[in-house]
Amino acid sequence: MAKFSSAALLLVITSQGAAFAPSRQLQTPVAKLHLSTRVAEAEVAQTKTAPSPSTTPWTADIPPPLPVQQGQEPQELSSEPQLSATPKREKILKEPALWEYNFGLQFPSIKLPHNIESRVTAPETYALTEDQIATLERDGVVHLKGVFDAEWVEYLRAATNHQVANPHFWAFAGTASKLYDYIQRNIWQTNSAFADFYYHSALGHVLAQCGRTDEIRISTDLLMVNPNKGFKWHQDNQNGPITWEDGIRFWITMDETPAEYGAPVYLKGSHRNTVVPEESVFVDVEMEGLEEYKSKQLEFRTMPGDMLIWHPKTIHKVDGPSDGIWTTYRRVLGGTVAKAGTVYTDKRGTGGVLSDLGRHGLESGDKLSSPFFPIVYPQFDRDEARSRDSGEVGRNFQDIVQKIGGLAGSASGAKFKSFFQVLGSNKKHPFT
Ligand SMILES: O=C(O)CCC(=O)C(=O)O
Repeated sequence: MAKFSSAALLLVITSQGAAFAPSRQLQTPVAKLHLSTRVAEAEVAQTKTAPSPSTTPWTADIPPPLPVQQGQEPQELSSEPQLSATPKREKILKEPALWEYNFGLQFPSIKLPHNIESRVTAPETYALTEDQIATLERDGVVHLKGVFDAEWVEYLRAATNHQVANPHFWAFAGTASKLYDYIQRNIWQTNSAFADFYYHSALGHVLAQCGRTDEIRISTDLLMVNPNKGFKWHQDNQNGPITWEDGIRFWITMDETPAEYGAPVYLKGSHRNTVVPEESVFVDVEMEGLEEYKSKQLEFRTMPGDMLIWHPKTIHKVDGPSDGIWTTYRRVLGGTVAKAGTVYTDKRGTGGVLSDLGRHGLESGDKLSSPFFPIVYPQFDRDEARSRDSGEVGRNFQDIVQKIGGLAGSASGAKFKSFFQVLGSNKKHPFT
């Protein structure tokens, strides 16, 4: 097993013991010192990227042109060679030090938009057109512009900035391995601001329409800040304990993606391919059977508040900056939701188990009805939300050992090994 694979596995496992201590943030004085620096950094970054809505709200990452001074003459260009120093590209977000990580639940107190009262106000709605839904069904992906307004974008940015300023130990594997500047799975379980986003925003309604279904549950999610090198062509197998057909992928951006990279690129219609094996993560687009898809690339320029929705089988890639350095933010909340009628599908024996590491007690064939997979459409459930708030919902050390540890001797060991080899190769794995 490659070096990173073992480390990642170990880290995922070791991160669980403390993760269940409810409602506690462990911070040494040293940690506090570092955290305050990071909070300051995040706040500075936020002011840079998020001006008040009365200015140009969504192109804010691009510096405005310098004002022309009255009476100022155009300057002549000197023919002398200029000693131009190319400014060094600095990462906007520094990697957390080991002692900066926190455990347990985190409650950033961020005011919900539109006077929403947490756990009281009904979720919002957002109507799609038939054409948008048909596009998703035909192409395997659809770009929905401006689903979330400036207030929601500010809310998500504040929640994300709080998270990166107070990194959680569950983010350790993906962040320390430099996959992302920050990445954390099942962010809604530890950070209450993201749970509230799911309970109260129109996300559930949007996805119910996309799936032509009357119930939506969150199967798994990911907070992804700045994919350093990006990911090669792949299909999604980290969808939680559900089948592909029961899942819908979602992606919400809080920032404008640069023109050249940062937003996923898709092979149009590739969700209908019949040649990529189910257990594959990375896809060789030159393989026989993909000819009709590989030349039809769909690229989207995404703006804050936009969503991308796709079928988990749709082949896609994400490019990062060529030097892996993000000088601005690309903050994305993504994941997979489950449609009505979804039953629990045990992914033990495959890499897919990594997105199902909670001790929920569900068995294969059970209805996916559990606070670990909270309902968000037509309406959140107060009891499920209470279970989440009490710290009952989360990863569990014993469960992880049982689910991952048993694999070594299982018939599927080889598959799992190849999964981890991908994880350790330079084609990084989507996602921790
Ligand atoms: O936007 C990203 O960083 C990754 C998106 C992606 O490829 C996925 O969610 O499967």
